[in-house]
Amino acid sequence: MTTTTNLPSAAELHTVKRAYDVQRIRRDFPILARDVRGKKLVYLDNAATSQKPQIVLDAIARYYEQENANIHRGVHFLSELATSKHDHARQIVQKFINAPHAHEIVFVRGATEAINLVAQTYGRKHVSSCDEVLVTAMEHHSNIVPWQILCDEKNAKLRVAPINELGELIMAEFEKLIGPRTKIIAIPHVSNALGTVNPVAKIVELAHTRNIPVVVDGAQAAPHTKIDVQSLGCDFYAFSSHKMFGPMGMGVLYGKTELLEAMPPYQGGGDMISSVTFEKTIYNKLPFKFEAGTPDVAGAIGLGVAIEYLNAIGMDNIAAYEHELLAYATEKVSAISGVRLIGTARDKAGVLSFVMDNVHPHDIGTILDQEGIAIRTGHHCAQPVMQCFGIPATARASLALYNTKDEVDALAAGIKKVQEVFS
Ligand code: C6P
Repeated sequence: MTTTTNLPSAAELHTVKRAYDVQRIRRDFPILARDVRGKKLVYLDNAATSQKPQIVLDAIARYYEQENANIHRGVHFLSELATSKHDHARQIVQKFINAPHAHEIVFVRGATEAINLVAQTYGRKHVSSCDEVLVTAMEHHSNIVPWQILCDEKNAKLRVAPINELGELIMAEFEKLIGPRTKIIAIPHVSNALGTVNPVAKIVELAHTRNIPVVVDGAQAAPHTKIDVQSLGCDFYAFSSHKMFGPMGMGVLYGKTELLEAMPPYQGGGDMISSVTFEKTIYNKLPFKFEAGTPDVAGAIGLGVAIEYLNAIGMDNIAAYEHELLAYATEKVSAISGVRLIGTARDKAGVLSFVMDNVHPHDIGTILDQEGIAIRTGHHCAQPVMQCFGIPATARASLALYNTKDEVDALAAGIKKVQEVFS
């Protein structure tokens, strides 16, 4: 056995690369072939979590079957193998988001933990009484509650930049809310409830002229668009593996070296130290200072393979394909009378949130489920977004690289069926 990683073979990568062949891609995802409730599965709940290609499932199984050991702790063969695969996964993530250094990639449990980490370390150090943290009205709860906890503790204020009726950030209002007491700006790259793509680079520019760091919640961007943290200029970028075809319980926090270096650790324990006595502990170097305890080694390996899979198809190809699919879905669904789209930003990713006259979103979800169509209904962990639009919930279909126009047609037919049931 060698210490090479179990990535897609050159031949396999070549096959995917040739052209955007959605049927070929679908065959990589075994779950897409199954039936649910006697119907062919139409999986349109990708913003909640994506499905996993066989290559990722195989890498995880192989790790536990052939390679499992704890990392950074053993001189034996398996420990060295697991350590080298874990290190390699970090390098894959580094390249994927174009981070300058691998030590700027901190492995965490997901976007939620990444944002909590920043709030509890950078935030606790830099936010004081009467300071402000600025977020937007389109946040997922993961980019609200960690800042609320911080603001409560520090007697600081959470400011909220408003959105317009399309679900876009109102930039003039956003800028007005940046003041001398603003210590952190936290924004989503892509809204999970609306699909809005935010002008991250522009926001970072505004923030940096005032020396304010920007935390980007990239949970809904990472599976759909090319991410370049250097061209975005952001200080922190958070995302989850499970939404980008990797395993659950795994995620990434990117942070700029100088900020990570100056931050106190998040959790204490093994591996985050370089020496411990009862008098004094010296913390480990980056990124290990922020990775206390035994990490999810299989999770990191699985994420690395998922990224290599995305790279083989090409993020630009994926973005272009999904863009076309979203345009098709938008046309189809908005043409159905009695259906109103929630979130119609000019720059949008593959999320189609909608409400229907006289039908609760949960009923839409239940009837679609009988047709084998999986969507999410509810507030999508973004209750303030629902309040902005004066609704309790939406039905949300969210697209991924393996969805097809046929599936969009099935969604449209399902919505018409909902209308029949409630007419
Ligand atoms: N949104 C959805 O159905 P975690 O749970 O840590 O992997 O991701 C949290 C998170 C953070 N930010 C955004 C923009 C998100 O969309 C999510 C997760 C899922 O929309 C589950 S609530």
